[in-house]
Amino acid sequence: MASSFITSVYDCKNLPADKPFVVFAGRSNVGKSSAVNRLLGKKGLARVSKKPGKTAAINLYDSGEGYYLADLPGYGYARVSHAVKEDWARLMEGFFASDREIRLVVQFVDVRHEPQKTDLEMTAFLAATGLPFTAVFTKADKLSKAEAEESLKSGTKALRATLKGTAANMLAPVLFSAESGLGADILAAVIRQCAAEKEAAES
Ligand SMILES: Nc1nc2c(ncn2[C@@H]2O[C@H](COP(=O)(O)OP(=O)(O)OP(=O)(O)O)[C@@H](O)[C@H]2O)c(=O)[nH]1
Ligand SMILES: [Mg+2]
Repeated sequence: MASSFITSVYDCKNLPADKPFVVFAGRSNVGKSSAVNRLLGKKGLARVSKKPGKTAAINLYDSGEGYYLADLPGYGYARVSHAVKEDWARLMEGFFASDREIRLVVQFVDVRHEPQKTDLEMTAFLAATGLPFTAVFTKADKLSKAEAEESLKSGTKALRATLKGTAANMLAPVLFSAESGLGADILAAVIRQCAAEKEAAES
């Protein structure tokens, strides 16, 4: 079945409940929507923008493979108003506290920079949920292979340092580029495996 955009959700109670979710999280402008397009194989499916997002909506896609892909609004953009930040926190916390089945959270981090404070906070938050999650270091096309590998290592170390004393279930990190397609097969395989886990266990 083909992938498609479903809707923008502004209130958690409007999230569908008939299929499990794979969730994309990350700082504003990190490349979440570009990754949606790369993984679902459609260029214009998710709106990609040079300007950081101003609205707090979860953009919902049907993967066509039995799960929804939820593109969370980006965090960490300083110039967003206090009201938008509060909307964002309410929406995200509501989602994670809801009875919706989240099979995997993918946290996108810019491979060019050390994880920022908000990235570390997000990792700590995810670790505390006990949900399986993975860190995807994106925009790798902007660095040399050696630089990207080095940054993947130090970035992973920084994220892992936030896990202490939590129910962390952090899977292997992935080096990625929506631009070149680097790591796309690996990420697709991880997503597919996590999204399908229950079906496999039940059959
Ligand atoms: N070179 C390069 N540019 C990228 C990559 N991924 C995204 N970009 C660019 O980064 C900018 C932001 O990309 P988006 O996909 O809109 O980022 P986002 O995380 O969805 O941003 P918000 O929706 O604001 O949270 C755009 O100009 C993209 O073209 C990548 O892998 N490589
Ligand atoms: Mg986006």
